[in-house]
Amino acid sequence: MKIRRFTFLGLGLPVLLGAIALGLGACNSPPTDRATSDSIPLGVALAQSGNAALFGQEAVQGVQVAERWINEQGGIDGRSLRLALQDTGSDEAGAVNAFQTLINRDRVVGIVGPTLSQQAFSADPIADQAGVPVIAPSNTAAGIPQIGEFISRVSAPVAVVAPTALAAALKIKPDIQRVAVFFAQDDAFSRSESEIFQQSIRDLNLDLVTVQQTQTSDTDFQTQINNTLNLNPDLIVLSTLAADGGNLIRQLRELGYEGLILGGNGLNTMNVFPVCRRFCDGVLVAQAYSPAYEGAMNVAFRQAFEAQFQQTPSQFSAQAFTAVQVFAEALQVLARQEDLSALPLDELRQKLNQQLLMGRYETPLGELSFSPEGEIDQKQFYVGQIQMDEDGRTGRFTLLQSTD
Ligand code: 1QQ
Repeated sequence: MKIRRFTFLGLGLPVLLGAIALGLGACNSPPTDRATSDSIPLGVALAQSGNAALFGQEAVQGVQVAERWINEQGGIDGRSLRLALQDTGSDEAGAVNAFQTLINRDRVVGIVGPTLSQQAFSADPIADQAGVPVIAPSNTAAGIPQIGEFISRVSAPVAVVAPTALAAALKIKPDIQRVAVFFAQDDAFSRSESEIFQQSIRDLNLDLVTVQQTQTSDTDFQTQINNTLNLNPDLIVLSTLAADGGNLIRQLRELGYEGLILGGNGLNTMNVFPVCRRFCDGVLVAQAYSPAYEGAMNVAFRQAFEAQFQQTPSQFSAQAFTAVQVFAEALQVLARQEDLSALPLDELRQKLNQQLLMGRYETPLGELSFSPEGEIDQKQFYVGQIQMDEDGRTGRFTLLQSTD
């Protein structure tokens, strides 16, 4: 597992390498029970390797833009916000390790992460027990904020987002009657999202003709697809992660399915395009973010993101930016009340958790706040449709519907 620290303070490579060689992580101050006086360390635990890196890489871009943006605005009462990044990999053990390192070695004030709900159910209890606030940037399964009082999220739960997409599919094709569902049974998010989809299908009096189970590591879906196509569905709904979902879509089309496909949050990344290529064209995806949202904070975020990465931000980038923004704004409020460097770290973590839950934030996702439990209250949701370019590798989500 690699440790990367990206400050924008212009550290030279030799310093960086020297610090890594000493096992300290770059420019890490020696452990103290106070936040260091010139910067405040915020942990970021995201998947940079393994199958969830397709999401995690977009999220890291979001936190990088946030760190720069916040420090350009003056940081936290004159001190800079310094992100400590740990690669969680894509499994539970990696997330647990990353959390432990950030909590005990880097002595962060809070953590943005992990990438998958599947990881969160293992890693979050560790932060909760240590009294370290966690904001999940992309955990959408039911039950995440309920893990503990220190756990909240800026990623709207599947229960809120998924039904919107089903309604959009029916609007496009009102005669849909026979619906098939696929889900990755070894992933907490995929199971949770599929339950919601299946309930919504029944609530709409549609026929749920089959429920097929897959694994996130699967690359061949021929058996499940053949079973499904024999039943003549007019809509197929997928709850998977990105690589498995992308391959599944490609094989559905290769095996002759021509009807509508609706994907869940696992297909919300542009990194899925090179996997499913032109076969992704037309797939519907429910989204908790739209780059087209005209709120001032989103306009600023979009500009900063495009300047830094020459591409349009997608949902995982916007959510990760938002998680850092919430931490930073809560810290700014606390810093106006007292000298944060004089607070013992455990007290600062506790106060930060209380403060962030109380706030109201103007973010790229729109205005948001939290329930006392840490569940996000978000107003706007969207349905995007994948539109692939001629090259069959790049594409975009075009906005089909918004709740604005
Ligand atoms: C979760 C998700 C994934 C699809 C995105 C990272 O929503 O694991 O909760």
